[in-house]
Amino acid sequence: MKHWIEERNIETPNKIAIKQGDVELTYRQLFNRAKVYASYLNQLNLKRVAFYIKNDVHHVSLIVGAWLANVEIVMVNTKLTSREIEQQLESIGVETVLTYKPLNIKQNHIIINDITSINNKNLDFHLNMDDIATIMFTSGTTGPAKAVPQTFSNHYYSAIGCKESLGYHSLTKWLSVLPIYHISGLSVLIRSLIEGFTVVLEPKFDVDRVMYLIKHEDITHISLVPQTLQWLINDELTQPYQLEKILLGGAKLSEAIINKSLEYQLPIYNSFGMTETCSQFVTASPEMLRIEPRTVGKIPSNVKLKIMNKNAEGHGEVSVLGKNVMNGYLTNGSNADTFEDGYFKTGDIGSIDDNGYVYIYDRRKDLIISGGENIYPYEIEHIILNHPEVTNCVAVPVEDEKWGQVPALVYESHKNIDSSEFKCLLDEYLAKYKHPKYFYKMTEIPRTSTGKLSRYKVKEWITHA
Ligand code: S0N
Ligand code: MG
Ligand code: MG
Ligand code: MG
Repeated sequence: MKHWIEERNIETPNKIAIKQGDVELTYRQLFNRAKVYASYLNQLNLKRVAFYIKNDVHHVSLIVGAWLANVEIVMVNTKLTSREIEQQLESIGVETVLTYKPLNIKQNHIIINDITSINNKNLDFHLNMDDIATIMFTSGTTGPAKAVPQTFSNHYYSAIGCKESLGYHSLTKWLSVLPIYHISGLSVLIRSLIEGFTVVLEPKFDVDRVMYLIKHEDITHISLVPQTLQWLINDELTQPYQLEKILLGGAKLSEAIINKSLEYQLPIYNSFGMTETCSQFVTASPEMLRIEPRTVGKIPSNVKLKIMNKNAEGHGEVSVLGKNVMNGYLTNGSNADTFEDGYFKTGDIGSIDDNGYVYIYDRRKDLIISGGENIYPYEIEHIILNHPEVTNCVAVPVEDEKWGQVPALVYESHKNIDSSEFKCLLDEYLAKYKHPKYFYKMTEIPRTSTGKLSRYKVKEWITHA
């Protein structure tokens, strides 16, 4: 099979593929640049390479080049600490990182700008849909981060499903401001390669800059997490301009944001999806949200949904079967409870009503979502437990005006510990956005009837603290 970029080079060579600031690349130019990177990567002779990159046209060319060269890309979240990056790469045996800046990590790293020695021999490209295109990490509930393999086929069927449930077309102009190392950002590029629309790429979320692009670049589609939509609405997004679809995902959408958006006629589409499903697979239109504000949409034809282990009210674990779903984590020992009857168990609790509307009540077990970034309590707790004076601790979400949720930490100790001591530990091992914003000492953390630390009681206590 031909690669998507090869098809684009035949079908829409002169169409703008990506625009970033004043830089524009047609599909033909993107193909040509990607071929140069492909030759380089081919020389390295590696099956799997990590990319430490940002939303940048050169880095997109590099991604496409890696695919042409049959190299699996491991996406690194650039907000992580060196220790977290090392641990992730070690867990799947990655030894080489292509990066835009020097990193303080064990693995070899090659600075992207230094890539010069290119043997421009003509490569023979071939796309095998079952090959792994990308690997992204997702935090583990009770252990280290898990590696999610995403095949070309997974990405393709996700894009096709998105076309059906959300809708986009060849004249779409999609603003991609979410990080391309997350599936929320990368999926926009993949949809564009398959459909041939233009991506406007923006390296950083800046309210004024995003407003400028919406107004002056005739943006039709934009992917956002709820918090970033909130920031835009707080600023001056009070009418739709040329926007046809605002795709929202990654965290719970509050009724306040829904109501404001509907009042301003903003075309919001709430959705449900994750790294393991290569982005959203259920999407709720503004019409649906007017009727059922809490829905994430109806089951589309390309996936099957099942609610596992339902309680009396019909709530249970949302599980999904479809060609967009990954085949299983790459990290050792991570798949024990991942699939049931072929269905991927998302960990999120939800239900489906008689009209086919899907509802999500609780995001994955104990998950804290800050500004669209996932944080599991375990990630914080196992680091804090290294402090010699802490006997137990629990991290829980607390509501936050700016980020939606932030982590708070309750620790059990006989001593008052200055939060700067925790900060030292955290700075080394944990990305800044995962750091607890509040620390509370308790002489005894409340337990459940079976003697386990009770997150529920801790949350209650904090609400009243
Ligand atoms: C919200 C964002 C943009 C904030 O980042 P920003 O402003 O660039 O931060 P910095 O300037 O780097 O840092 C400034 C200070 O802020 C702290 N900080 C940064 N981010 C966070 C955060 N998330 N929470 C708390 N604090 C944060 C920094 O530490 C720094 O602190 P100081 O000043 O003290 O040093 C950024 O966080 C962002 O991009 N968030 C979104 C990430 C995302 O894309 N999440 C979605 C992941 N989910 C999925 O991919 C699956 C669902 C999905 O596919 C999807 C999701 C959304 C939309 C569409 C889809 C789809 O299905 O297609
Ligand atoms: Mg191949
Ligand atoms: Mg900022
Ligand atoms: Mg402003």
